Amino acid sequence: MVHVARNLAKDCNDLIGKEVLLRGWVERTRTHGKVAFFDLRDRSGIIQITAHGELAPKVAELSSQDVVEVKGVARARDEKYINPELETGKVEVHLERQNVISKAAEMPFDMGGKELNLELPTLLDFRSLTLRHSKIAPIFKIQEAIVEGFRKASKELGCTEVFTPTISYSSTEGGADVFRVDYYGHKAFLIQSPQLYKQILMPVFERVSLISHAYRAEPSVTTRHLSESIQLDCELGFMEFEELLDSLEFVGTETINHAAKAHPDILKNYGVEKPAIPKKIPRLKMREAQEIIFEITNRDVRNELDLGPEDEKDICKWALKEHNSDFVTITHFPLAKRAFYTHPDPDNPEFSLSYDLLFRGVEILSGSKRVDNYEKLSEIIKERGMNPADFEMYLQAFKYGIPPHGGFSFGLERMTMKLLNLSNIREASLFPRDMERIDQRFSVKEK
Ligand code: AMO
Repeated sequence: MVHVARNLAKDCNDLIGKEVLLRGWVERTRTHGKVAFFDLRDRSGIIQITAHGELAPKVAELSSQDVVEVKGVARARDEKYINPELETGKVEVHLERQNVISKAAEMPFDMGGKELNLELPTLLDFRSLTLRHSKIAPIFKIQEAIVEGFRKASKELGCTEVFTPTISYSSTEGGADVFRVDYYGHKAFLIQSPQLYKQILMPVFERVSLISHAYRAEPSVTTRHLSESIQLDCELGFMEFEELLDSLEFVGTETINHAAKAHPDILKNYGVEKPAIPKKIPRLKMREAQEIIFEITNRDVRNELDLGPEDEKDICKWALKEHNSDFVTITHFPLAKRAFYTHPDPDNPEFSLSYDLLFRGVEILSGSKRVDNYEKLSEIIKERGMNPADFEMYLQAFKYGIPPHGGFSFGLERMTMKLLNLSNIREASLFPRDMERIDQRFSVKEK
């Protein structure tokens, strides 16, 4: 391994009495008479730097987000100055020498507080800055752990992880919310989901998992929709409906549990409980869920063809109260409301062998058993006003022997949002895209 002289903030816990060399960002500075302090942030955390005597005025020259190199000695803090909130709260570094590597311009707002109290548009307008804040960056540590948990759980199911394209010849989910692309003068689409490819791979690997960007030209602004999102998908061959339900609940709960266990400190900082996961996740048909909603709220949604956001919240409250569960699986949505590849319920073909997984009031997953008969699938594509010729490669897979199969897809940002109880999905995306913005807000840029 290459020897690096640099020490990380959290290493200082084990380097008491030793000389250390740190590099990082100035978070906040403060002066108390002849002693000055600043907090230095690096990828491992934050550490207090203390400057005495003639070095103290040097600290006043530093400003928030300057990149600095610090030489000093790690010392145990006096008992009364221990900060239990910091991993390095029992140590500090007594400054010997500091050097500014990159000077930061004046901050547009206070970056030094524990919270970043900004309106969402400002939080996003200054994304390159706000992402650095120690309350914001950990959101994406949770996101990373969700992906880790998903990979681990889907591997346990025997999935091969695959990587599929995001430019497609056909629109994957139907509907109008598709972005068109000019592809060397040919028409093409950005995928609304990796659906078609994961199904095509059934005869190859039998079980696949994949992580893909997905694009939806969402025509409205909501707190749970992005124009570009990340989907975590599984597709599983030789599985019937009940097995699919078991699988999605296994992957869903393992994934969330893994992330919560990996970062209890982040959950604590966000003031959220660890997820309630009973042995058996409650399962309801959509019509049963609507019946319960009517019973508990007197809101009559029993004839609706789908669950709305309010319904999802209400049924999750019920699941928590009655089953001590943050999860609830809803099945058998009306066939007409689901994508063309969804298998009808043989007992009641108006409905379908489909499911959503709700977590803390929001749908985080949806999926279904699939139609797996070539002729039938071609028929459905026609019936839905699409052209089978646009699905040539997809249909080809069905022509040459495909197992019965089904699958599901999680929205990564929605899982992140709900695990940390964020109020808007945009906070759970590093660089969110929506109707109003690609990095910059159109309204500001186009003035
Ligand atoms: P669906 O369209 O329900 O199903 O998407 C699956 C999951 O992805 C997330 N999601 C979104 N997140 C943020 N912004 C959006 N615009 C957005 N759209 C979807 C949600 C949702 O539950 N191919 C099927 C899945 C399958 O059948 O396997 C599909 O895409 O969490």
